[in-house]
Amino acid sequence: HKNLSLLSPEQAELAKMLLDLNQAHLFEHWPEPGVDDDGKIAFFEQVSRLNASYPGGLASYITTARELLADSKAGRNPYDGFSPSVPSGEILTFGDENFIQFENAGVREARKAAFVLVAGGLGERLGYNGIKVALPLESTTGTCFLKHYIESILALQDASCRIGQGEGPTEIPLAIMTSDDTHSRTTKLLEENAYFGMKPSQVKMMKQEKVACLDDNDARLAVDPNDKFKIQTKPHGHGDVHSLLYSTGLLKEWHAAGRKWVLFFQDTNGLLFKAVPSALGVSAIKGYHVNSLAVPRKAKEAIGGITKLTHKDGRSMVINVEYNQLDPLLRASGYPDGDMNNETGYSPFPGNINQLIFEIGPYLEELSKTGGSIKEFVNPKYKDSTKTAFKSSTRLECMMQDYPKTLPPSARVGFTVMEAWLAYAPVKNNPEDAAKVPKGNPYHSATSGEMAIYRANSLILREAGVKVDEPVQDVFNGQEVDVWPRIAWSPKWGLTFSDIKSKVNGNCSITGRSTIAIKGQSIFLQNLALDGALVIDAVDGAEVKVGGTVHNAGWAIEKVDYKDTSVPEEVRIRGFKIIKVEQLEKTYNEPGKYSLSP
Ligand code: UGB
Repeated sequence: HKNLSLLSPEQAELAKMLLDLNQAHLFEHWPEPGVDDDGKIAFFEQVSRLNASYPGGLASYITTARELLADSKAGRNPYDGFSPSVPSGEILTFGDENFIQFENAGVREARKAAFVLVAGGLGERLGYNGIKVALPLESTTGTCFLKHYIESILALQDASCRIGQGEGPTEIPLAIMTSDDTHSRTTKLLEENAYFGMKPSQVKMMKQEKVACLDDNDARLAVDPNDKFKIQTKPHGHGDVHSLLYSTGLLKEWHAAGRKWVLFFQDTNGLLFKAVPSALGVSAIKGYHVNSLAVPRKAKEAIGGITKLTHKDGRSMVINVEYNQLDPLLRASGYPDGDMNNETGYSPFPGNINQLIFEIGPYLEELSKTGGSIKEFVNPKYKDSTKTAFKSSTRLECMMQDYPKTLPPSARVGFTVMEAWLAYAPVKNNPEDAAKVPKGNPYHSATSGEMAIYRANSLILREAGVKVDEPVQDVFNGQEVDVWPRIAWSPKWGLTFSDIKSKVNGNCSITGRSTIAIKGQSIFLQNLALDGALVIDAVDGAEVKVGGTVHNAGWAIEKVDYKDTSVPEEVRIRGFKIIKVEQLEKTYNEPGKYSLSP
């Protein structure tokens, strides 16, 4: 009260609110007016930010926190009353007629889409010090995730506009959710690289704020141990993306501009865009309000399982159940062995890869009611079994895939299962943890992420008629992987299967030790026999036919140990580097027709 005179009317209002919310401890150690006044003002600036960035403000945050903490203390199960069963969804097989139809439909719809990349996480599990979107997805071309994502969206935009001339929007926007941990580095990466070819106005940055930490079951806010005028904060989770799309007005803007779809994706999945066109086609053809992309999932694998939950009272929903909750839920509901692989070798619950496609109309309507707030959870680490004190402060968290939890049963919620080799290879785990992953489960490391790109590209070219050698097995950073020929292409060369098929003709073959990097749009492989390394680039308008025998010493893979600090971190974490011994490299800078036939 002594300090009240320092405060503006708004700040005084916030102070009163905090006192009403039983947060008097925050002011307990405040000195007399005249001492540390700047700190006190800074405190209220922070409180004002925390209040404004949470739907319903701090009062709502604290009320929800008390409820969730009481539930947690009582050991109440959030899935109480629900029984799990295997849901049914669309299952796609790469390259078949059905898949091609969905891809074509997806490309047609794409110009009415908007993309949202959630990139606010630092990826503690990966133990990489930079931002994850700056990591190369493969080291043959060194393309980073962000460049690949943007080039994929641009390729989709071009393809979509070519089909549906004159209909609707012609630019696909990209929103990127960052946090204080990633914002400046992500912006810098974009600016230093001319937005990787996208118009700067096409990219919208949205920064998520952290939320207040909680010290006890009464949701008393935690004071930062290093600054008594600061409330300690921690990340709230990727679920913030919904309230940000709403509060920034972006979703409204997209809807008003005639956009129909919003596609959410994560920071390090180099395969994702191979699945985007067909999955968007499924949304369009099936009329899904919510479509989650999924892959077959090994039991107990660290990705959420898509589950149908039916309540005793008749309600039901199709929702992601996080991996740490699925097994106990099954055990409590008549499956004594919990999450187990069935005769297919996989869990019957498909794995959520957090690539979500929402129809904008119903999504915006729902957010107009909720403001984008998502069902939260709390995960306190208790000091002892009395559950009265925490080992360290906790906070509420939320996940973007929990959005359907508040939808009415009439909402059309579906999912699309793709083969994992085609759709999912995230880079999440550090080498040490990856090496400990049970045999047969995916490593989700930088090593496996890169090898997955070569495998997928090899399998796709095989399907298109190229003879590609079998992979060889090798071990990098303690992980046994299949090493396929290093095949890489830019998104504008091969976006959909039909696209790729049309660029491969005659009898082509690629040996196991080979490398090929295709960078231009109109490069056609025709009777090419490759045994070595080949790099071709061509400007738009240059049409190049590549054929004949290419034979050279090629590029070799050299092992690197992750503990070897003389090697850059992004190389060390994958456990190998590429040694460029000899290659045939051609660049076509002028439009025209060319033929390369060594
Ligand atoms: N992210 C943010 O943008 N902000 C945040 O506050 C936190 C994260 P993780 P996680 O696909 O394998 C998710 O940490 O949480 C971004 C699903 O919940 O990589 O372990 C972050 O930058 C799970 O169901 O993932 O697990 C990144 O892009 C499963 O599908 C993204 O959110 C799993 O992903 C994911 O963050 C998976």
